[in-house]
This record gives sequence, structure tokens and C-alpha cells, in this order.
Amino acid sequence: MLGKKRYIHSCNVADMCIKLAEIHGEDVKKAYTAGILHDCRKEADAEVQRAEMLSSGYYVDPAELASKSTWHGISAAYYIREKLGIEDEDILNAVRYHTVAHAAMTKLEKIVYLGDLVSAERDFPDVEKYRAYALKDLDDAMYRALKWSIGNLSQNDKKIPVSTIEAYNYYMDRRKKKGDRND
Ligand code: DGI
Ligand code: FE
Ligand code: FE
Repeated sequence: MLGKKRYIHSCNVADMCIKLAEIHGEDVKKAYTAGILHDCRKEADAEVQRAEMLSSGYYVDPAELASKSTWHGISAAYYIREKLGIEDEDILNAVRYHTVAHAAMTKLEKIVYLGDLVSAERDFPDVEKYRAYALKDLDDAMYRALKWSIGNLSQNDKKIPVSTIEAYNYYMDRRKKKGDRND
């Protein structure tokens, strides 16, 4: 279902998810499964993604509806549930929210969101920094990743789903509660 580049990305995300699961104490098989499948609908026809998204039963934010690049996670959750028979809600939600995030994510959801951001082939400036954050502390890494992502989106005149803003606010508080960090 995927071209070579995105197939390699998916394998790398799965590998990173395994690593994060081992470090942070999550089920490694679940992390691998969610990681390898997270982008499985990314290269499906946009109208197919849209139809699957709309029949998925998931709430879809108006900002998601307006941004085609966010459809594939919702469509993938539908696809792996309906066509592959995956019933584990945690895996389904990790795939559904891997692009936009939400507040109070499960450990698996955070692992897939961050595994996608810092997989081996990612080469944006500072990727090593974000990789180190993810290996060290999932909540702190979520805060930093969301801050970066929201900054990028607003700079590029992209709409931001409510769940992404809620995640940003949530992880800002989580981070404060863990200690007085001023960095
Ligand atoms: O599928 P990937 O490329 O591995 O990564 P992804 O699923 O995190 O992001 C896919 C694209 O979606 C990326 O180009 C950025 C965009 N995106 C991520 N979050 C949002 C978003 N676009 C909008 N409009 N709003 C978002 O919140
Ligand atoms: Fe994706
Ligand atoms: Fe991805």
C-alpha cells in the first residue's frame, strides 16, 4: 500500500516505537503494530481517505476536515479496524491521533506520536534533541513536540484542531507539575 520511502518511514517508526516501549514500559508488540500501521492509508486516494474518515465513527474536528494531510490517521484507524480486524482501542486511538494528538494521551498514543516525529530517517534541525527528549520523558517530549508543531502550523497558515491545542495546554501543566523547570 506504500511507496518505498513511506514504507521505510513506517518500519523506522515501528523500530522507534519498540525502543520507546522498552524504555517507558509499554507492550512492545502493541507499539510495533501501531507504529508499522500508522501511515498505512497515507497514499490512498484522498476521496477514499475522506470516505473512510467519515464512516469511522470518530469525531472529526473542523480543522481536520479542512486539512487533507490530517485525514490519513483517521482513515487508517478505520481501515485497520474494519479490514485487518484490529480491535485494541489503544492501538486504534494511537493511529487515529498520531497526527493531531489530544490531551491526556495513553502511553501508547504518546509513543506513536513521538516515534513518528523522531524516527531514524527524520533529519529536521534539532531532531536529535527531540529524540533525546522522547527517550527521557514522554510528557515533557509531548509538550516540546506540540509547541514546535503548533508554531510550524501557525507560521504556515494552517488550521489547528482543538484537540491539538488541548494537548498543548495539558502537557504544559503536566510538565509544570513534575517540577519547577525554567528551561
Ligand atoms: O504522516 P507523516 O508525514 O509521517 O506525519 P504526520 O501524520 O504527523 O503529519 C502529516 C502532515 O499533517 C504534515 O504535513 C503536517 C500536517 N499536520 C499535522 N498536524 C496538523 C497538520 N495540518 C493541519 N492543518 N493541522 C494540524 O494540526
Ligand atoms: Fe502520518
Ligand atoms: Fe508517519
